[in-house]
Amino acid sequence: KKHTLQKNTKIINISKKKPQTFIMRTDVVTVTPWLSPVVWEGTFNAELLDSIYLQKNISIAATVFAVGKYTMFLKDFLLTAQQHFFVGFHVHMYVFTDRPSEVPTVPLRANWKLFVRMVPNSRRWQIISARRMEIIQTLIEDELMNQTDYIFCLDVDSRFHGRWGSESLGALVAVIHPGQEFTYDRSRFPYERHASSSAFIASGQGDFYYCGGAFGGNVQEVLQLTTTCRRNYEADAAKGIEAAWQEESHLNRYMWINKPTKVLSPEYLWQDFKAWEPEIRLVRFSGVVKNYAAIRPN
Ligand code: UD2
Repeated sequence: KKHTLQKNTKIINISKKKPQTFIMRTDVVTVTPWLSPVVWEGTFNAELLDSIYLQKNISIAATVFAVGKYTMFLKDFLLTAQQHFFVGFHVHMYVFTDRPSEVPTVPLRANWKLFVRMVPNSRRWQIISARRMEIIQTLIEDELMNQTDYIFCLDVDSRFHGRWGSESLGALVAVIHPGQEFTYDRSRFPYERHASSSAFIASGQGDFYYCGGAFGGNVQEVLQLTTTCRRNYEADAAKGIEAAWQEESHLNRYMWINKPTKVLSPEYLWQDFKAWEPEIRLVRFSGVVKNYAAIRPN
């Protein structure tokens, strides 16, 4: 039977090179055991991916929280995001803060919108960090569902250094933590180890250690993730339990059970105080060095 193209199909023929059949990267894992891609520099064609996703006219929401003194990180975060984060796409950036007057005015690219939303402060940084799940859940339910395609949730004490674009899109997207994966066996990962917590992962279980500072996916999947992590965090709190790394522990448990459909390498959240490992060809987004004692409420 002869296969014919649909009348209006556009053939995307940007790439001058044939896709490689055998070798892309040999020094890193580029696919998980459950067959999700692991994204590293050198494994994708950015121009080709952009041409596919630009045709779909998608929109991307991003959330960033700047509570208390963390507003000091907003300027660099927003300025560098303009240079590197989904350039050419519709981006809606949601800034959650208790100090709206400290949100800097930065010139926005075409197709960018910035929304500033009030959130309460808290006596404990752990609660500020963990409560993000609840607030993102509410944002999706009230505003983003059926309006926005994808969402990424990012730590504010960070800067972009390189492209973060359409290669990162997927239904459920997690980022491998830069601090754990290069050195530790999973028995040493800082998962929540108490069976009484709903974030529990036993020794010998778990896949990667993912970071709480960056995750995303389509709005439906991220709604599931945030709803579950919030529910589990609150169920623990009712029993007087707080997981080892707050919502990051709950996120790790969620991602272990609901495997991410795309995994981003630590290029997508490095830490400025760490030297680059040989496998890191490009740092795209990185946590700045901060003085915890000076900026946290406690
Ligand atoms: C790690 C995670 C973070 C979170 C935390 C555990 C990375 C790189 N970071 O970072 O995402 O999972 O462990 O709870 O994976 N914030 C404020 N004001 C505050 C305190 C926090 O706005 O006073 C917000 C801010 O957006 C910040 C985020 O919460 O980026 C996480 O807090 P953090 O950066 O102090 O946590 P950290 O470095 O331990």
